[in-house]
Amino acid sequence: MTRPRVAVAALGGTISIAPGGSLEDDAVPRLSTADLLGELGADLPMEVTAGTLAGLASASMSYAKLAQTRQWGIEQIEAGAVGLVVVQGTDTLEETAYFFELTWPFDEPVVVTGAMRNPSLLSPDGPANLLAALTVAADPRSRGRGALVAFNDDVHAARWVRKAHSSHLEAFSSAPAGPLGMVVEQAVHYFHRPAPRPPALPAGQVEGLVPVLESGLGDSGELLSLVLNSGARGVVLAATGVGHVSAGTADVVRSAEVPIVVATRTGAGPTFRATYGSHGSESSLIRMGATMAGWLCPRKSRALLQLLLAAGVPRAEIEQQFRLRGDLDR
Ligand code: DAS
Repeated sequence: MTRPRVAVAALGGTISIAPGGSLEDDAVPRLSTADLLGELGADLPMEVTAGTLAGLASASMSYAKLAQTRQWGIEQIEAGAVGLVVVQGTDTLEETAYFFELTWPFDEPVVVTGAMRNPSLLSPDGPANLLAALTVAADPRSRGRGALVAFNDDVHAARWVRKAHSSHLEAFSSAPAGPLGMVVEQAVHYFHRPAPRPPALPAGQVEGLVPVLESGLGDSGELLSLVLNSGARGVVLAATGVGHVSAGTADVVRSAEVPIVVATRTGAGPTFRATYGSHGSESSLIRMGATMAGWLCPRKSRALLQLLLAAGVPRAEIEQQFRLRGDLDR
């Protein structure tokens, strides 16, 4: 019987620190994809094509590197691979997963993984996470589910997943939606059937400043003003509660000429549209032309806004895209 072929792109991170090395030391050799796969033994139920595309600490990941990885993955799928696994550092893993969720044009899954414990620590989790990611990528039940994260035996949807703990092995959470499934005895179990997905966006060249600014106590709007005056192409406000900012920040939003997206800084739950009416509340920001992020967190909102701006999407369509991808089916 022919084994399904999975492509694996390694980009660096804790999972690929060579034993005895550290990510802070750029001279330390990284483990290649072949090294990582070697730890899994010879009897894998899938064939693997390996590419070592970078050796980065994931805080230094760039859209250019992601675009290159996507292109490599597209070529692998077109040559017959049934899925793509991306191995990288956990710190920006959720952004990578969401980049693929937004731009991946195939039903074949992209599965992102990494590790919390490097290979020189006791019980490193990299090999188990990589095997789980391969299992998920090779399984036909993963088709049509977009970009996934396989970590600590859970399978998460890119839209929901975030790094929610800086050091635990169970560092990733999809609260409040919960994971899509689990890897059990080297098979993936999904809790629900795949849902229809919005069309893929172009993976255009991301340029210019699109910062996330967090609102909070004592926020006068001065920082937003500085950012807008320095030529930002758009701004995501990590707003308080259901999408509220100070009166001072609201004054600046009113005169902004670039898209302002309002997400909640709380870590779970949606922004509102029509409950509060004070200056700086969600309904007042909507009247000023701001776009509400719905259920998308500030980080995912930033990635979506960056890709929409890179695609040259006009402002009215930015609003529609956030409704399409940030709201839930009701
Ligand atoms: N936190 C490390 C990791 O999990 C570093 C990084 O993200 O590259 O891989």
